[in-house]
Amino acid sequence: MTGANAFAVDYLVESFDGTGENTSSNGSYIGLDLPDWSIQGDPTFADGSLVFINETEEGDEFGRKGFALRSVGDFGSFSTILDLTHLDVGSFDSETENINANSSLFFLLRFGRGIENTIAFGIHEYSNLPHLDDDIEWNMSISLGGRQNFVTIPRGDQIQIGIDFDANTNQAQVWYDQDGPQGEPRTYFRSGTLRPSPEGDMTVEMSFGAVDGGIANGGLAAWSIWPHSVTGDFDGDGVLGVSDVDLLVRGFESSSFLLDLNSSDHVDDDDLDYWIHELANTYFGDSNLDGEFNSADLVNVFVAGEYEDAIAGNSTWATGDWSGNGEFDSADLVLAFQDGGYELGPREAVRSVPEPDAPGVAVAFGFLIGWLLRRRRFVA
Ligand SMILES: [Ca+2]
Ligand SMILES: [Ca+2]
Ligand SMILES: [Ca+2]
Ligand SMILES: [Ca+2]
Repeated sequence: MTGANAFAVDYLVESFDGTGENTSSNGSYIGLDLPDWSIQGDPTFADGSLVFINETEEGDEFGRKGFALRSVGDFGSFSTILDLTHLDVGSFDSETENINANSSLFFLLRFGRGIENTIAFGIHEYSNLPHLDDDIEWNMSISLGGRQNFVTIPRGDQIQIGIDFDANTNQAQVWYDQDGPQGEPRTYFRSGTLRPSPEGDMTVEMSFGAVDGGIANGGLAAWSIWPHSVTGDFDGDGVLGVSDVDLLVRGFESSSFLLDLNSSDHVDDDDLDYWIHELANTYFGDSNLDGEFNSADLVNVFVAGEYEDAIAGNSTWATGDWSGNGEFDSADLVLAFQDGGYELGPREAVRSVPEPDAPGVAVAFGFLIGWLLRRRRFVA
C-alpha cells in the first residue's frame, strides 16, 4: 500500500465541469482540468458535464459532429473510464426517415494510425437494423485491434464505459455499466489482442457523430486514465481499499481479465481469497482493511446494521459481506473465524508462529454469537 497518496502520480482525470484551469488547444473552451484538449462541435458546460447537442450540425468527413480528443502519452498497462450523461444516440429526424440514418457515440484509444492499433467502441442506432428493440436497446460495436463485433446493451441516458489494457499481453477489454458504480454490475465483453505491439503516444477520442438525419447528443461527465501500478487496485486510487474488493466481488462470474488475479480465466471467490491474503496481506473479516481482524471490524459491520436484513444484495465488504454474495449473514462470520485471524494482529506478524488452536477460535466464535444475539434483541 502506498499510504496517504490519494492518487497515483500519473493518474489523469478530466471532470468536464468547467471549473479547471486549462483552455482547449483551439482556445474555445476555458475551464478544463487538463491542457491540450482539442474540442469541436460547439458543446457547452452544463450540469457538471460538457454537453454536445448536434441535431442541426453538419458532420465532418467521418460523420463526426462533435468531439474531444487529446494525446495521453504512454501508460503501459492501464484502465480508462468515461462517464456519459444526457445520452441520446437513438433519435432520428422523422421527416427524413432515411433508412441509412445512423447516430453514434465513439470512445476510441489509438496507439498509432492503424486499426490494428486501435481500441474503439461505439453506441449506435441504425435506422435500417430492424431486429433491434429501439425503445430499450442500443447497438454497441467493439473493435479491438481490428476485430469487430456487435452486441446490444440496454438504453440509459447515463452510462459508464471503460477499457482495460495489459501491455504485457497486448490484451484489451471493454465494459459498460448502465447505472454507474452502484446497482447493476459492469458487463465485460470478450477481450482482444492488439497488433502490432502498441508504441509511443496514445490518443483518446470521444466523439458524437451522425449521418443522414441521425441525432447524437450527449454529455461528457468525466474521463480518467491510470496505469496499473498496484496489482489489485481496480479503482486506480493507488491503494488497496474496500472499493477494490467491491469491484472484484461485483465482477464475479465475469470475463474481466483485470479481476482474474489467479489467471484461471474465471473471476470468483478464489480471486477474492488471493486479493485478501496475498495482495492486501490480511484476513477475512478485516472490514476496514487496516491489516487486522479484530473487534473494531465487528463493531463496524454490526453498526452498519445489515446482518440478515430483508434487503437483497445490499451488503459489501465494509458492511459484513466477506463471502462476496451481497449478504451479511452467519456464513460470513463462519468464513472470517475459520480464516483464523481474529485478534492476531497484522498478518505479517503471525506468519511465523503456529496457527491458533481450534478451541481458541471456537471460544471467540461463541462469544461473538452471544454478543450478536444480545445486539439483535437490542436493535429490535
Ligand atoms: Ca484502490
Ligand atoms: Ca480467477
Ligand atoms: Ca480491521
Ligand atoms: Ca456473504
